[in-house]
Amino acid sequence: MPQVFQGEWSAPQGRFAIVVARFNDFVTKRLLEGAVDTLQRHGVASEAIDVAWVPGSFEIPLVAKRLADAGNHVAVLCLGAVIRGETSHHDYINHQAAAGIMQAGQSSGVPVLFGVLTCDTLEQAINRAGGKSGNKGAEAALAALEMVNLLGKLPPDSQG
Ligand code: INI
Repeated sequence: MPQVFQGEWSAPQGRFAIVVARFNDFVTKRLLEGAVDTLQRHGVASEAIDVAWVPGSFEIPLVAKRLADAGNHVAVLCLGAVIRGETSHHDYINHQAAAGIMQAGQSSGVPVLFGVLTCDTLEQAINRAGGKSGNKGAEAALAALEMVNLLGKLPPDSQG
């Protein structure tokens, strides 16, 4: 019989970490609120949610990897807001943040979620931080719950 593996949005045992960038904090504070609120609504205790602030999205991967490698958290949510300026600076930040966040998850085996907005305009960012296009922090929280529960059902990886 084929097996279907799915993770629910219920609260697992264990602590969650959120790494959030201070750059554009009027947006990232809203992402953080969305993430914390969603975790709590699904049964995660506020005492089980740790938050680490970093200067900007470029610094997220280093801290996410440290937290994921330490093994004290079942998932690490990464929140930031990169908004296109007049230079290509944002491109470098976007790509490095995305690659580093993925790498932190793959090397640690702990789900590391990408909740970094990559927008052309401030309006787009605000829309995605609790405005008309939802809240990407909340989406990252749901993805974290799903991944933790899914991984709990899968066989352990070959690294043990
Ligand atoms: N950091 C962001 O999180 N979002 C941005 O839009 C942004 N821009 O546009 O410059 C940004 N820059 C800071 C960067 O993440 C680092 O903190 C900085 O380069 C120091 O390493």
